[in-house]
Amino acid sequence: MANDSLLDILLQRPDEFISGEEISRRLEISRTAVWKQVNKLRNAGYEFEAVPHKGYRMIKKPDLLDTVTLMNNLNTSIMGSRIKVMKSTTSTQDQARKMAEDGAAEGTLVIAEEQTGGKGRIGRKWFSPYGKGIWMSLILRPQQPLQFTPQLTLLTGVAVCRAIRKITHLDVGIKWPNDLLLNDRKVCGILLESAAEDEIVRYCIAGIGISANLDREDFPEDLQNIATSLKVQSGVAVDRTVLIASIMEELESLYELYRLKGFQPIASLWEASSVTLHHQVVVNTLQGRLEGIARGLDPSGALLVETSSGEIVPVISGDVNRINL
Ligand code: BT5
Repeated sequence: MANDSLLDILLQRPDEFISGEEISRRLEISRTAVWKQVNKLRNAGYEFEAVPHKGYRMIKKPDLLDTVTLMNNLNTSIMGSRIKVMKSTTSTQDQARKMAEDGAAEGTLVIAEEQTGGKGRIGRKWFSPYGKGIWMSLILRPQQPLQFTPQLTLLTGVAVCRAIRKITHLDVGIKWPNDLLLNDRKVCGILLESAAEDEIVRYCIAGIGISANLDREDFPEDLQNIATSLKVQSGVAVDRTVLIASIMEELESLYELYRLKGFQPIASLWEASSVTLHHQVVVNTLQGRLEGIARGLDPSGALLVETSSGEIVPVISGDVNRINL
C-alpha cells in the first residue's frame, strides 16, 4: 500500500467516492497536499466529481496507460506480472535492462507513453510520440544458450501478430525477421537484446514498438510512405490496454509451447504468417547483398535464401525486401 499513488487509489475503486481523509491517511500526506495532487491530475486530463463529506470520484480518465487498469485486464501468470508505466523515458530497453540487472523477474514489463531515444536495430531510430503507440520492453530469462535467441525474435513477432489480428481483425503479416506489415507498410518493429555469460543467456529484453493510434500526419515525412498505424488502417483507435493484455497472453502461451516443444511449432506459426517466404527477395547484410528466393527457416531461426545457382544460404541478420517481378 505504501507505494500507491493517488491515481492508483482512485483507479482501484473507479466508481466510488473516496474521501480526502482516506487518501491523506493512505498516502501519509496532508489534506492540502491531496487537493494539490488532485489538481495535478486534472491538469493531466483526468476529471473528478468532488462532493463535500464524500470525497473524490473519477469520472473521466485520459486515454493513457496505467498499471492498475493494465493489471485488471491481464489474464497471465508470468508475462506482465510486474508492470512499470512511465510517462517519458529515453528507451524502455534501457529501463528494462537496468531492472533486469537489479534482478527483476521474468515477465517484468516496462511501458512508456513516449520515448525520446527509441531504438531500432543497428543504431536506427524508433519514432515514439506521446500517448499514441505501444512502446514496451519485456524481460525474459530463458535457460538456453545465446545462439538460440534469434528464435525469440520470431516468437515475439508471432505473438504480436496474433494479438493484433485478434483485437483489430487487421490482416497483419510478418516480414523476416522482425517487422509487422500492413499493406506493405511497417506498423510494428521488434528489437531483442540479450546479456549472456559463458554463452548462456542471463536475460533477454524483448522490445516491442507498435504504431497504434498515430494519424498519418503524426509520422515524420521520411516515414509517411513506409510506416502506418493500426488506426490509419482500421479507421478506429485501438484500446492499447486491451491489445497489450492480448500480447501478454499470446506471448505466455507461445513461450510455454517453446519451452515444452522447442522451436519447430513456433517456426510453423511464423511461416504461416510470413509475407517473406516463397518470394524473390534481396537481402542486405553487413557482409553484403544477396538475391534469391526465401525458402524457409533453419532450426536456429535463420532465413534460408536460395540463390539463382541453387545454393541455400542461411541469413542470420539483415534487411530483407521483396522484389516484385
Ligand atoms: C525495429 O528496428 O524495427 C525495432 C524497433 C523496436 C522499437 C521498440 S519500442 C520499445 C523498445 N524500446 C526501444 O527503444 N526500442 C524498442 P529496425 O528493423 O532497425 O527498424 C527501424 C526502422 O523502422 C526505422 O529506420 C524506420 O524506417 C522505421 N520506423 C521508425 N519508427 C517507426 C514507427 N513508429 N512506426 C513504423 N516504422 C517506424
